[in-house]
Amino acid sequence: MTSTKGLALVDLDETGIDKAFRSDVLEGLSQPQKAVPARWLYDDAGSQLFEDITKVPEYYPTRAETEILRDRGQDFAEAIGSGRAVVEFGSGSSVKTPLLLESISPAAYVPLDIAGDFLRAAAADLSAKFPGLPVFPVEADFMRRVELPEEVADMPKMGFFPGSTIGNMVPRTAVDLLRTMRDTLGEGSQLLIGFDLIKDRQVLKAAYDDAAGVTAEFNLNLARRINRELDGNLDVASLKHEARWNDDFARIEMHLVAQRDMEFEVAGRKFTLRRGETIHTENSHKFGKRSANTLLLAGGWTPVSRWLDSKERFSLILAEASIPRSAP
Ligand code: AVJ
Repeated sequence: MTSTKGLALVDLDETGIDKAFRSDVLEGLSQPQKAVPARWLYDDAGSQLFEDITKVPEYYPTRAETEILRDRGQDFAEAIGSGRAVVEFGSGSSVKTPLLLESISPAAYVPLDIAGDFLRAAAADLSAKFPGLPVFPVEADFMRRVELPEEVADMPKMGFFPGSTIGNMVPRTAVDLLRTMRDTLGEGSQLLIGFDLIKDRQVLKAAYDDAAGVTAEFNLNLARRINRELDGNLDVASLKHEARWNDDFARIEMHLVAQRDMEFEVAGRKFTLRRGETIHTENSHKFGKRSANTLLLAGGWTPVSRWLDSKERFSLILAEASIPRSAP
């Protein structure tokens, strides 16, 4: 059965359980290092908590990226030109988009999101701000090739993927997505994409473990969601949020750490956690100029311009889907 439950299209079983959520959680909890894919952090409560995170003083990425979009409009206008169809991947309720659209005078805006309710609300907001701009929202999973509306078929395209969301994927998944975006947008298109930068690890750790505990709540909400939606009995009070820097993979990891030996059930299956054992809930990869460029090139995109905020914490890279001419 497929139903529109709250925000997204989900596949439910006869008891109303989201099958993909259940199989991801049961599989992930059966691994030696327990792990749940980060996309399950974003139910209604999680999406709201993420919005709250963007306002805590320690979480710099949103402010840094917004600063670039606000201050570099002239550069974007020159590098991107006018008349493109801007395709935003995972548009959500982005406040960054108007800043970009203001500086480049696009021919159309195509927000893509799996969350239909969010998508239509955001599209309506944007249409109100840019009365002359045709907006064609598409409810789709952008991890797969998307058929774009025929109205934009003949326009040059620019993909927009802000937020360093690419950093939430391990490199092989990130490369798959970049190649899929290239298939969706076509030869000759551009991609403007955010990459958070490697920096002092105390600054990084604080951004993912803020003093007010908003990120901790965001992480613990996943355990609550498992209890709520998968008939679980995890003792949330005995789990502690932890943000770790993994230097080998240049990423911040979020974990839920068991404060005592625990036995629990999820969807009728029994699991144990030893004291100190963790459930890994998110990766947030950080990049240097070269690692970001390598990832883009591996995905079929040639970097052409790069902008940083004034404190050099975050980068926006413009890349092109062109066949690299360099030998061999
Ligand atoms: C905006 C989804 C990329 O990894 O920084 C924020 C998500 N996780 N705090 C990020 C997030 C914990 C965020 N993304």
